Amino acid sequence: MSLHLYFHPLSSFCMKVLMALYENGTPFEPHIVDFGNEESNAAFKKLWPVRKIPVLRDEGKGRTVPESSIIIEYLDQHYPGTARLIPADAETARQMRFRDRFFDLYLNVPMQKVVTERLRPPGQNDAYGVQQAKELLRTSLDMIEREMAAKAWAMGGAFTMADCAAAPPLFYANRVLPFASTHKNAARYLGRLTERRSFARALTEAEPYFKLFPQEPSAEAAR
Ligand SMILES: N[C@@H](CCC(=O)N[C@@H](CS)C(=O)NCC(=O)O)C(=O)O
Repeated sequence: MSLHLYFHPLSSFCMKVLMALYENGTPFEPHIVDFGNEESNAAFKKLWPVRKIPVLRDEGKGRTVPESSIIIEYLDQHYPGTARLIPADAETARQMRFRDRFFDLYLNVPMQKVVTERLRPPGQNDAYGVQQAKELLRTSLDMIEREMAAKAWAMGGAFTMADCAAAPPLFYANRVLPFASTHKNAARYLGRLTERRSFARALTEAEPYFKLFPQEPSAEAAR
């Protein structure tokens, strides 16, 4: 097996790449990175000192590929399948990359901020940072609500990398700031994403780990 994916089933950025792999049925060997385990942590740090998952290792080509969007671009370039997640037309690809950046930076990152805050040791909390993250999440959800008023997928009719970027953070954002009654277009988009086979599979595989998802402390609910 040439392709090895270092990931965790609960991780939103990893789900994004899993979706791309499942969309094309690309074979790969999964390696779960357990940040709570010293050995797993140390081994992964040797592969990618920045210590962020996912990372793709292509043994056949001797390449280590970090960063979710770059991994999907790499798969599209070197292991293309029938689902072309990067549009062939350069201008359409640019627009799609913008949406991918938007979902990563302004939906996924603030969602993670709210969730990972729950793992911080007592006395090390960042209430102001969480408040800012929640404000950004609300702004992004408002924008997605307008954007998805008349579209099936982020780029319209074609399912792309941008939809892989949107699905996991929308799923988790709905847990952090439930939006079914306030953002109906965004909620319908999440519904379509959840029914997409690639995301449904990633969610099913994450299910045994959902008990590890940090729960909302009562003080956070008040903010
Ligand atoms: N820009 C990176 C972000 C990756 C990322 O934030 N991964 C999280 C898990 S979803 C992680 O590795 N967190 C570990 C840590 O920060 O200690 C990408 O697109 O792959």
